[in-house]
Amino acid sequence: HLNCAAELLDRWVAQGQGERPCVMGFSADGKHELRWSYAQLQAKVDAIAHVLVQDLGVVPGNRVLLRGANTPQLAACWLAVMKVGAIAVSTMPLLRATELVRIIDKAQISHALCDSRLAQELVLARSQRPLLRELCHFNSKGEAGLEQRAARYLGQPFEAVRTAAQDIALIAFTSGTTGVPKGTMHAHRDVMAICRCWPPHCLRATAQDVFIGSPPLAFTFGLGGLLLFPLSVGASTVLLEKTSPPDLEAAIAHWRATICFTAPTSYRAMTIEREVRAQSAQGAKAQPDLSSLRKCVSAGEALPAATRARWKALTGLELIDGIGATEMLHIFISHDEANARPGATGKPIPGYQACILDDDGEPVPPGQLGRLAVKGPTGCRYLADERQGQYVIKGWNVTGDAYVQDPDGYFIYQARTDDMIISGGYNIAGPEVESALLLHPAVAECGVVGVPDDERGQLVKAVVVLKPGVTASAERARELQDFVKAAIAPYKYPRLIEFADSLPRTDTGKLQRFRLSQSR
Ligand code: 3UK
Repeated sequence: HLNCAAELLDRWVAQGQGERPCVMGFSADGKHELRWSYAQLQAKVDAIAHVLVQDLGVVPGNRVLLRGANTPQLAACWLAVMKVGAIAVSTMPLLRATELVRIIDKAQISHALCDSRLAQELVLARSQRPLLRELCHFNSKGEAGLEQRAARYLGQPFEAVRTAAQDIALIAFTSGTTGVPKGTMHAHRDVMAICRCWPPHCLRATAQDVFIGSPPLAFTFGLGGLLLFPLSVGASTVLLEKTSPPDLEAAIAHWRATICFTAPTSYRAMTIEREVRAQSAQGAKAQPDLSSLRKCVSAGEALPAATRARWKALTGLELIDGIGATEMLHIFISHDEANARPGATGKPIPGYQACILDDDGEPVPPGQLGRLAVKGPTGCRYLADERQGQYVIKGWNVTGDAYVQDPDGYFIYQARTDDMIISGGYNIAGPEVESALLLHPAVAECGVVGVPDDERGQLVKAVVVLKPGVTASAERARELQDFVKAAIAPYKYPRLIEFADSLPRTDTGKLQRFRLSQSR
């Protein structure tokens, strides 16, 4: 029985499988490839663990902040934090000093490991917070750098601290855009539980698989998909700093990746890149080769049917959708390729239960709109936050998502409960209107929100990004409106349409709807 997340790595070496490829990526200067075997990664993790304990004075239970883009070295740091029995607090690379200060205060951070290329904001944060005692940089030239210190311990095994299954392994912060960020605590047993629940049923990866994708390790979607799940089956993983859609496509081809994790918007963008290239003779020849892919996972936002259909037409692969949440650590409703249903997220994965509740907390029958509630081996434990009682109600985790269940038990996403549009007395889910718009061949991306209106309460407004080469006009807007009226109930059509070059998104790939409803 595994009681420490670091055993996900160590057990392969103990079983004589240390020579297997484990983590890959590019060096900090981008000039050469890194390919570390399980044994090489373990040697680095052990050396970093010695630095944490002997040089930096980390004791079990200390909270260690991690800051860096996805790289093999960041993965080594995360595993070293597990191995010394400390708590990993991974942070998004784009965070500024003020946001880092809030996390330092909230999580009582005493130590930090930071990529030297992202040092500035953390150094600034630390100058205001003596609580953060020790800050050590990796990818740095100085003698006090992490690699330079670790070199002194190379070859000295580190015996993992004997953590208990219920000891906290990580604190993940939600990407809350307003207010104080919420830290969610997850134990070592939660880390093990997510490796046991979703991957064997929906992904079925093998040791031969090569994982790749865009979500940061600071986002639990990325931590699971790009580190924990590959380690749990003895596979290898590619950790990339650059993950724009063309970068991701090129990397899939370069590393012959077999399993991809990214957000719906990224699958859409890769599809469009390829459509555009296919239109020129030269571009068609330069298409990155995606034929190594065998499984593609989508999460973070609802997956529109059109995105699923176009990815399938392009690659022959059925996307695997899954809804997860930082509060739940990973995915809890999903499906495998054989059970994909366009427009539905799927069914609760083995180990989890889900139901849909009305405003009084009573379950609703199939077909009726309500709030999604889930329970399973993982669950929400906010770090000192009065909002705990709003998320966990009578043992159920209430996610804040509006869902309906179809007669076959599939869960169909509607919208975030706070994002439901109420117009002329009708409840309208923005994502449903977005899915309809995305079926139109001229639409690349869109976001649908409610804007205040004296007469109807709210008006449905769509912000539309057109495909390259398509021009915006009043006629085009009318054409899209008619298209939506023909595709779904006509009262849902966007009475307002705005064209834009891009949509505001978070670094986890989510549309920032509140920014679309503000007048632009
Ligand atoms: C939304 C989805 C429809 C939904 C996450 C996989 O996204 C993750 O965590 P966050 O805390 O956000 C949670 C919220 O995002 N959402 C996520 N996936 C889907 N909506 N379909 C989906 N497939 O509103 C949810 O409440 O950032 C996703 C694994 C780990 C994660 N942390």
